[in-house]
Amino acid sequence: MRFVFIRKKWIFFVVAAILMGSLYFLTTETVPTFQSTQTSNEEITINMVTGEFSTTTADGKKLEAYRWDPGTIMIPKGQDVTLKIFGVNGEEHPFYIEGTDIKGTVKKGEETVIPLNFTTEGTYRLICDTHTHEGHNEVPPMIAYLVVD
Ligand SMILES: [Cu+2]
Repeated sequence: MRFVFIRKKWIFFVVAAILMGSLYFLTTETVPTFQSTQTSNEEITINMVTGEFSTTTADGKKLEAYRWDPGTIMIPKGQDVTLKIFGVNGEEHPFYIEGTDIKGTVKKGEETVIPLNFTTEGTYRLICDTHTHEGHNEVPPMIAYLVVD
């Protein structure tokens, strides 16, 4: 008899769970799991670091390339964006953003905060003045791409 009692109790719980589950699905509106930040007016913060790739070739030559990471960022047009760049590799990276009067320096162990608001679409290059590698090194220059759309 006791066994039957436990089973009835179980059935009650199962039925209750099904009912509550159904109610949940009937009353809850679908919530998108991803909301595009491009439609919000809230300020966007983008974090970037300075990094370094280095290797030694088979013939013993050392290769080094400094990087902004991420190397490409998307920025909505007319949106307030705070770009925070933290210096990890490399002592100093004096930089400018092509086509703007924005410039500064990223130093190792420090965060450089750059407020941005682009009103014109396009791809803007964030260029490090030190690691241009022009004429004396085959590794690519230290450039990030700011895509304003
Ligand atoms: Cu640099």
